[in-house]
Amino acid sequence: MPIDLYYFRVSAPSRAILMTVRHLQINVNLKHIDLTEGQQHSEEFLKINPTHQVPVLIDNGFTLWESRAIMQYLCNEYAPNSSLYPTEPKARALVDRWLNFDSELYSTIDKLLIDKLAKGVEIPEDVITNYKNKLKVLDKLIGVKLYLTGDQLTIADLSLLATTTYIAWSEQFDFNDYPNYKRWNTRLKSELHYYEGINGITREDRDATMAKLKARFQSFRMI
Ligand SMILES: N[C@@H](CCC(=O)N[C@@H](CS)C(=O)NCC(=O)O)C(=O)O
Repeated sequence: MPIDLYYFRVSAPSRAILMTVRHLQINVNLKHIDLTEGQQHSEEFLKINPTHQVPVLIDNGFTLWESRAIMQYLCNEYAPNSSLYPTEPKARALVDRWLNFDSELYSTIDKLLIDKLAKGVEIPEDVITNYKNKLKVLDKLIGVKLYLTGDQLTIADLSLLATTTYIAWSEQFDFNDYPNYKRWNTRLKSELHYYEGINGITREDRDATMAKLKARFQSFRMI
């Protein structure tokens, strides 16, 4: 029975899963959910994920949402010996810590991006300063390491890599201020042969998506 992956091409957490399945060479049946059309609110989709979010994975009747949990599951179920998610408890704990760190970073940047690009809200200076401070910490944490937890690529790198696309799209931050982060990001983009195919969303695509989302938000406000 095939594994179904519900995703939206522009969504960062969806792309984190796409990179994981590509890396582990797991076959999935892709089901595109167009968030700009509000397809995540259909009765059928809400039965799958009441939080109306992508990505969602359905593996032989087992339904799982939350991208980081999906990445962990895919490694546990289909690639238990992969260095993407090490089994040694301390090594695994460090990956889990990064995944949690990334989750927090993601939720702030997601809101910032939607507010700015899809709702047309001016981002308050203190919110930007706060995020800049988070990026400074991130930069320090990466330090001179090749990958987030050391010398092996893990799902934490893939998750953060997807998050970084939103950080870039927000156009609020100069990556030169975060040299370790910039080096890590630049290296991974060229090292992972599937990076561009999955994450290479053109500016036109992105702007068109944001414009459609903006129209949706505006029509809701008029109700
Ligand atoms: N914590 C979730 C976040 C997922 C998320 O933010 N999904 C967004 C797209 S990037 C979504 O589906 N939004 C539609 C909605 O909330 O209605 C994860 O990592 O899977």
